[in-house]
This record gives sequence, structure tokens and C-alpha cells, in this order.
Amino acid sequence: MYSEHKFLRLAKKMELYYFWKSEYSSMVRLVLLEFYSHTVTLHEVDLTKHEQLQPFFCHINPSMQIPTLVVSSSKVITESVNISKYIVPKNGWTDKAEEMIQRIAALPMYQITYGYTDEPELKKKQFLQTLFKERPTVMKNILLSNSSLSEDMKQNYANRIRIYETEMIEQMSDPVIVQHCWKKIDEFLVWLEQQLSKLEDPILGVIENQFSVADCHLIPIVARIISLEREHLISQKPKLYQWWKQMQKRDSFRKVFDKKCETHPNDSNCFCK
Ligand SMILES: N[C@@H](CCC(=O)N[C@@H](CS)C(=O)NCC(=O)O)C(=O)O
Repeated sequence: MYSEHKFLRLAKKMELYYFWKSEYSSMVRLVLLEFYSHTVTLHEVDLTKHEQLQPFFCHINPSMQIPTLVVSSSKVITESVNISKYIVPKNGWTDKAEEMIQRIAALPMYQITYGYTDEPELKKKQFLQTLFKERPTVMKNILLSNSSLSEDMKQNYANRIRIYETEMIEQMSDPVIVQHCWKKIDEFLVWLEQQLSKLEDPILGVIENQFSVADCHLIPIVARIISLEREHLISQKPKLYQWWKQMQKRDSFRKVFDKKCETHPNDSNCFCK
């Protein structure tokens, strides 16, 4: 039976709600491994089972999204950028890192992940498309079968259903919009290549040639682009590709990207997903 206090009463140390396939979750997991020395309890929220939409999680994060960091019984931080800002020491959060992280946060990631640009891609993404389209129905069923939900919670569900049924579904269902989103991604990567070209070899980090929180936010984006079978967008940019190879050597990378790659299952050196 759902209880609003099920989780919050139990929170004694930091707890991260995440999913291994979520790029924003991976950003925060990398930041925790690189910049936080205490243990954090990880809770997997399986998006393929719509666990993020369940009332217990909606109570923790009304936007029903991961990553979500529970710091204490009264402090919950949502949004990957806010979580990273909370974890990384002030001197590690430079203006350059902020600029890079904001650019990354603005990338149209769900459109390229769930959307398709042509029929063959739509065929490959059938599962993702179904998963996405099921979400409003799942939320409506939760509303129907949980009469004890508070008015606030009901409102959260209603807002989320509206967002799904309008702009989100429209954007991922229009190949022209998705194509445009890929164009935006490549423009960002071209800009990135220019930035990296100003650094000296070997490329150790995307900001001032040293590893930083900006790398933690960029790594999962590149992994996602590769998993969407657009590896050429990375490998054709020599500096970016060099950076990517360097990042894969890190312990944090190996820990976060520990699942077998679905795109290249036979390549033991591939960690994209
Ligand atoms: N702006 C958010 C985006 C988080 C986000 O899009 N999370 C996705 C997973 S990658 C999610 O929880 N999706 C579930 C849903 O929207 O129902 C952040 O930076 O944390």
C-alpha cells in the first residue's frame, strides 16, 4: 500500500534514484564517483517498467524524473545540473564548466532518443516508442486506482499527462523535428571540436585540458549518440574522438558503464549504451 512517508522517513544518508540507461543519471553517477568520497545508496528506478510514475516516487520528485538525490529527510534535489552543483566543491564549478554544462543541458536528448528520422529507424525504435506512448495511460490508471492521492499529487499527474500528450509526443513523432534536433546536436559537436582543438595533446578534459565536472556531463551524451548508431558524428572529429578514448580509461567510466553494450554486443572494448 502506498504511503507518502515510506521513503522520506528512512533517508539517513544520501540516496540517488537513477536508471542505468538514463544519460542524466549517468552524469550524476560520474560526478559522485569523481567528486564525492562518501557512500551513496543507489536505488534503481526502472523506466522500462514505468517505476518513475509510481506514487511513491512522484511523492519524492513530483516531476517524476530521474536522477533524484535525497540528501536528508527534508531535502530532495532534482535536475542533474542542480545535483552536480550540490556535490562538486565551489572551486570545481568554474564559469567555463557552467557554460559547458548549460549547453549540454539544452541538447534535445529525448527527441533524438525516442524520435526517428526515417522508417528503418522507426522499426528499430518500436520498443522505445511504445514505452513512451504508454506513460500517459499508466498515469491515468494510477489516478483511477488511487483514490487516496492528495490533491497536489493528482495535479502533478495531470500536469505530467498533459506534457506527454502535447509537446513531448509531437516532437518525437515528427521526423522533420527529430532531424532538426540531430542538426543541433552536430552543431554542438562541431563547436566542441573547435574548443578541443585549442587544447594541447593529449586531451585530458573538455575544459582547460583537465578532467572536470563538465566531462562528467559530456560523457553520457557521447555514449548516447553512439548508442543511437551515430558514432561517425564523434569518430569523424579527431580531437573529440581522442577525448572520448581518454574518458573511457577512467575508473568512474567503467563503473557507470558496466552493462554490456547493446549496439556493439561483441565488442568487449565498447562501453556505449
Ligand atoms: N532535465 C532533467 C532531465 C531528466 C530526464 O529527462 N530524465 C529522464 C531519464 S533520462 C526521465 O526520468 N524520464 C522519465 C519520464 O520522463 O517519465 C535533468 O537534467 O535531470
